[in-house]
Amino acid sequence: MNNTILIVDDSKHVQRQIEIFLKSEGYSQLLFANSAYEAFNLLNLENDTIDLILMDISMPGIDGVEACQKINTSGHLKNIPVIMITADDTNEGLKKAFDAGAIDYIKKPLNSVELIARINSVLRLKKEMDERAQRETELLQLTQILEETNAKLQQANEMLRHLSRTDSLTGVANRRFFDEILHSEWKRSTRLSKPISLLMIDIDCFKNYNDAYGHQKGDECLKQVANALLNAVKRQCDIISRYGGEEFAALLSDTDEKGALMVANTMQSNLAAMKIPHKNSHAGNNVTVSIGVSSIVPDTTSVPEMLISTADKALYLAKYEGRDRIKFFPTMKT
Ligand code: GH3
Ligand code: MG
Ligand code: MG
Repeated sequence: MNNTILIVDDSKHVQRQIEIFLKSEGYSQLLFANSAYEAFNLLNLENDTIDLILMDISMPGIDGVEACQKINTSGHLKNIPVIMITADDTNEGLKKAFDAGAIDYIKKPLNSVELIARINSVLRLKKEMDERAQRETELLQLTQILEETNAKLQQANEMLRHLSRTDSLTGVANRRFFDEILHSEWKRSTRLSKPISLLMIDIDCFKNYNDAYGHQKGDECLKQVANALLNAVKRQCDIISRYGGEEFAALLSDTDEKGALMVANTMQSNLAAMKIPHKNSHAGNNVTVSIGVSSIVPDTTSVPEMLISTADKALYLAKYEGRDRIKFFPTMKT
């Protein structure tokens, strides 16, 4: 058997006797200590390999009860079971041994059958406890791995959700997400009878810009315009999206004509401050935008498409009148 047993007894005679009993049962890995002190030295060196301690209760110096207490209260040793060997089998003596943390006791004079039976049963118990502790550790590790995987999955999902809503060139919302938000905000505004405004923003003479500076510069310009627009809105629920090509849409909840025109003006002045040169524009020397604005307090008779088409008409008028300007039409209810 490959269990290691430590025998702690100040009597060489008892050590010898136990050795004979155990070896005849196949327990060959035995360690001996003449005192608790010696036992601690061995335990410090070999605590990983010792499966069981047989401890004499009465020894000079540190006695068995005190030694057992120490073992039982020390973190790295407390899982090693201790069987007390005692000549004192009065209730008081046994209580002391069990209070100190002994798992069992054997009376002197030693009886081979009893000794082996008790050792076998304690070792069986120890094995079961070790296996259970091992399973618990494995379960804990598995739980940790699962938690980590779950956190990573959530992160990945979050990232995917963000990507699926974002225009990859400019980083603003994409058209799909805009449509989603338009419908949900429309419902909310209808329920609360609050105004909602839409800005359709189109870069002026952008075809000429691409022709003059190349497509890559054109892409850079789109990013800059997107930033100018983003910097004009402050509220969490305001959404800027790339509506298509060089056209953006801004949806402003709980915002009326006055507020919407203020945002549109800020967008234009943000862009003007960037001074992005555009030598072939009909609207000036720098990149500009035209903005069509519309507002409505929606009710159950109106639909979001009415707001879009009115803002589009306002944008068309802004272009028609010479670009680089803002036009407003209220959305009429039918
Ligand atoms: P207007 O002032 O009337 O709006 O004139 P415009 O030239 O801006 O409008 P038009 O609709 O004639 O042309 C839009 C141009 O926008 C054509 C296309 O090359 C450019 N464009 C659309 N999407 C992108 C893009 O993702 N990157 C670049 N670089 N250019 C784009
Ligand atoms: Mg344009
Ligand atoms: Mg356009």
